Amino acid sequence: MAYNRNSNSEPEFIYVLGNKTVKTGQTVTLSCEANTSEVTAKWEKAGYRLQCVEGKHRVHKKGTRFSLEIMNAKQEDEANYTITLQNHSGSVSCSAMVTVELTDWRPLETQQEPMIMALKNFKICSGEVRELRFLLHGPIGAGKSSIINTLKSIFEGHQFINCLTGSDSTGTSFTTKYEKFTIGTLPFAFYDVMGLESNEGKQSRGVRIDDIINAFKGHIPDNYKFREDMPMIEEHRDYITSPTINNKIHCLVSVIPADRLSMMSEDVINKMRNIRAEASKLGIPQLVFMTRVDKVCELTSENLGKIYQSKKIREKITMCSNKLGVTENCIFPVKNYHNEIRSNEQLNCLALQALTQIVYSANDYIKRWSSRQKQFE
Ligand SMILES: Nc1nc2c(ncn2[C@@H]2O[C@H](COP(=O)(O)OP(=O)(O)OP(=O)(O)O)[C@@H](O)[C@H]2O)c(=O)[nH]1
Ligand SMILES: [Mg+2]
Repeated sequence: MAYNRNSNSEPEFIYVLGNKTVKTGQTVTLSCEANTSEVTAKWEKAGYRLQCVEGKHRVHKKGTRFSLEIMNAKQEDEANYTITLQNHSGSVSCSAMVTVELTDWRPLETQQEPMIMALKNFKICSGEVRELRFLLHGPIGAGKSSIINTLKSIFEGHQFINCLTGSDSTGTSFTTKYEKFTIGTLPFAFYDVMGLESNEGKQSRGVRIDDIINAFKGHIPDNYKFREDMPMIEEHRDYITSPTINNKIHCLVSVIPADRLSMMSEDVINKMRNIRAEASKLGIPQLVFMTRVDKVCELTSENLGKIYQSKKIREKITMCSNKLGVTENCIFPVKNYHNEIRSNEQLNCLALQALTQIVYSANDYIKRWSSRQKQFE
């Protein structure tokens, strides 16, 4: 809202226009009241005289009240609207913002219990496979460890804030081991690999691509400490020479921080693309978790239930899809627990939707593996 006066005897407002939010397709009315009806009113949209369109705009003046009705709200109606009242002595104007909410561009689950039950009752399609194994990869500080914390909070019933995560400000990666994390008694294993870093500078930093490929293929044992200067080699005493399906990775989860997407270096993006290409060669399904969504969108930060109405989140998903070369429907926005002290059902629902997707994708991979095994029997 802005309110400004030009001379001493000009008209005055009794109340001014207020900012409005409207859902797509609905009608919104902006109204104000002046101290006199002896004025002419001029409406502007984004600084230009409003071109009234039949069936879209309706301008009213009733005594001292002035209003503008905008019908069947569309994206292009989102703007700052200004009314200027003028009489022989001068003029006065005020403005307000009309925000048009998108209708949900993806269905949002609002109840966690059915998803929790489905995951608790989930059975892997092959008896030979003990657990579905997921590898989380992404830039340092992307929120890989936080995702595990968030899922643990949901299934283990208490908050795991900061028990695995690094600090927001550190420049180097915090996680260095090929450590397995489980969630309650679910048959899922998560491997949170040390963040990918840029090759700029003297030596390669962060987890090596050849080690990630070794992990995909099942050559890396639990608790192996990654070395930045050297990959795992066959001669290493802990190298798993004949891996079974239970040593391999069944789904790759790329973790991308929404707020740092545009600042990610070409080098890290190329590394991620290369890793994805290697996973594709091995037939490993791949999905993306887009974290830190609260950092890029106020609407989402205030009400996570509106995430699928957010234009900013949608833009970030499109950007992420272009940068990584993944289709948009494989990208799941999530918010992790980081400073919350209470459980939040909406936050849990987003994480559960994302978890459900990776579980089904990994299970499909096992199904394909299992049918290939049968062919050779
Ligand atoms: N606001 C917000 N902060 C988050 C979110 N997810 C993670 N963070 C914060 O981001 C920082 C980095 O998160 P981590 O989970 O340690 O990231 P990481 O990918 O495991 O990092 P490395 O192990 O160092 O590669 C921590 O301070 C988290 O609290 C989120 O969804 N929203
Ligand atoms: Mg970590």
